[in-house]
Amino acid sequence: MTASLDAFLGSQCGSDAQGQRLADTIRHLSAAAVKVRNTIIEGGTGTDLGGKREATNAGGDVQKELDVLADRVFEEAARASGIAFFGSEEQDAPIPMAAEGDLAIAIDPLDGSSNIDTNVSIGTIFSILPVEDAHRAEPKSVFMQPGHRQKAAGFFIYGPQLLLVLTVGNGTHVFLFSPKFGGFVEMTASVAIAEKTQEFAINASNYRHWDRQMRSYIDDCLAGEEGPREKNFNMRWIGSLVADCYRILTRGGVFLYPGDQRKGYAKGRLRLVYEANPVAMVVEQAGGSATDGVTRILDLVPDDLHARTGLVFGSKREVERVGRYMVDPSAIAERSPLFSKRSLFRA
Ligand code: AFP
Repeated sequence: MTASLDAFLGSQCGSDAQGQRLADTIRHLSAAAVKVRNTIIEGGTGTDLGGKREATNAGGDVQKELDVLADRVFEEAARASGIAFFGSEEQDAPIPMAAEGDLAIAIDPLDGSSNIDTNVSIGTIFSILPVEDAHRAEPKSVFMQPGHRQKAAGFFIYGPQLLLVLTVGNGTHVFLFSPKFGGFVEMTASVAIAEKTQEFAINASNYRHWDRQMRSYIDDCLAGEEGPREKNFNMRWIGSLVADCYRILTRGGVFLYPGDQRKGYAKGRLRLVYEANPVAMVVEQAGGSATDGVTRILDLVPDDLHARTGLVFGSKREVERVGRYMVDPSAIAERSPLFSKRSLFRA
């Protein structure tokens, strides 16, 4: 008997009142994702889904029709769930909802929207945080909690399949939307990311903007078995965080979006609260790691709902190695001339 999302939520979210509200919230988010999926596969509501509006969001990103439609659908789902505060990439400030609510949602309603016109997988990324009385006086503060306080996190992928990748703090699970079944069914009971990898994901066109340490790390991957890594690497870059993350969950790898020297990219492109934090919880619960290059993502304290951060995540051993490069590449033994393949010390 295939386990359904509903049965999973009933057994994994706890029987207390907040646990039941958490389960109900995820049910509402899942129903909203099916609405977005139906809009995408039916070619939208007569509008050009990828069409640019004249508006931009809080981060200055151009809003696409589907960005705004998805935001509305998920805002309605949050309101129906009794959520206290809704923080969205598409809206400048958090929206207060149920005055007595004890959960908040931070969300990127439609991530990867530059791919809408190219039929590449896109997604919705969400983070569910606890709300305490101290937060009610200052709504912004609820989204300045470090990511290790998340009660649940995950993302929907609108691709060949509609998938939900979810953690409620007890492993990472994958659910498939099955029109035949009429809901989400569990596809992977507990994801485990390979500790080591030979595959990296980075937008290599930004090479000249990276700092020396990041260039050294990528140079050594590109040097392959002739270089300090002594193995060949493959590269993938989809440009859609949910798609790159799901590939890494399924076959290992390391994703890197560092801060760089471009204007506005000192802290990278990705958002801490509604992109890096939920991805980090999903990845850690699958046995992987997620940092800003050096520091654990889930320990970072956001200074704003729309704060950006560098992001490195995936196979645990590789993320640790990136951290050593960020501190001091020359301290890495294999890179020292004394230990290079051509040295006297290596057969
Ligand atoms: P869009 O939502 O603007 O398409 O950005 C997608 C994204 O936030 C994330 O999904 C990708 O990993 C990353 O940006 C790609 O960034 P580059 O376009 O700079 O490679």
